[in-house]
Amino acid sequence: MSVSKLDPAIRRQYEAFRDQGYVLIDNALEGFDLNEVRGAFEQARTATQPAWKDMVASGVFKGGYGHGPDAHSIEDPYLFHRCFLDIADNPSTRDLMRAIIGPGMQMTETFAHIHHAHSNPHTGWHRDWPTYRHPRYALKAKAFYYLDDQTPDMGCFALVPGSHLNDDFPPHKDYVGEQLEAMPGMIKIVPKAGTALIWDVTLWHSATANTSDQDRRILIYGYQPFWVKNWESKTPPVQAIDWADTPERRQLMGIHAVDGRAAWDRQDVAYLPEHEALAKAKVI
Ligand SMILES: O=C(O)CCC(=O)C(=O)O
Repeated sequence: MSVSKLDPAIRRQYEAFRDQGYVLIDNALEGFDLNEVRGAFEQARTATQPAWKDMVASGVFKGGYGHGPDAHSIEDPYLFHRCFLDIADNPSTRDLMRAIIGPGMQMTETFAHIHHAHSNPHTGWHRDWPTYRHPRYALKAKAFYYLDDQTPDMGCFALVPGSHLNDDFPPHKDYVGEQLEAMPGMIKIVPKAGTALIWDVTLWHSATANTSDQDRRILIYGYQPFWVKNWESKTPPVQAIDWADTPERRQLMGIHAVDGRAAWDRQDVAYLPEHEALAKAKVI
C-alpha cells in the first residue's frame, strides 16, 4: 500500500519511524493482561534459569542479546507460554509494522530478555548490520515491549535518533566503559510499562548499565520480509505451528506465505486447507 493510503495515525507513526528510526507506542499491551504476561515471563525465567546459571559458571556464552553474566535472554519464550505468540500478532502494532516491513511480513526472532539489577551493559554501541536502504520499507525492525516502568538507571536501551540514515557504523571504540553514555546525540528510552518501542536495527544503539535495584524485563520481536530465510533446516516448533491457525499467522511465523511466492513455502509443515488453496492459485 502506498504511504498516502495509510490510515492517518499509522502514517504519522510510519513517518516518525522513517525520519528518526524509532517510534514509541503508549499502552501497546492494552489488549493483554499485563500481570498475566509478567507471570508467563517469570515462568519462562524459572524454566531457563538453571541453564543460564550453568552457562555463567562455565564462562562460555551463546544466545541472543548479550546472553551472559549481565543478561538472561530466553529465546522463543512461546515454548513456555502462548501469550508470547499472541503479542507477536498484537493489533496495537501490527498495521504499523506491516507498513514498515511491507507485504509478506514475518517474525524472525523473539526473546524474553532480563537485564539484571546491578549489572554492566550487556552490549556496546553497534548497529545490527549495514544500511541496505529501501525507499519505502525497512529490512528489519524490532518491537520491544516494556513489562515495567523504566527509570534512567535501569539499564535503559539507548539510541541515536536519525542514525539509521548515517552510512557509517558508530565509533564504538571511543564510547566504551565510563564513556559509553557520552555518545553524541544519544537518548535513553525510559517508557512506562506496556509501551512498545518500534525501531530500525540500523540505528546506532547500545545497552547501558543497570545500576538500579530492579531487573529490566522486556519482550523482543524482530520482523522481516518473508523472503528472508527464517527456520532454514529446522522445522518450526509444534507450539508455533499449532498457534498459526490462519494463513496470516502461518505467514507471520515464516511457514507459508500469503503475500509471496508458493515456492517460498515450507514443505515440512502441512498447509492449512484454506492456505493450500491460496498457494495453488499462485502463478509462481
Ligand atoms: O537490550 C538492549 O538494551 C540492547 C539490545 C540490542 O542491542 C539489540 O536488540 O540489538
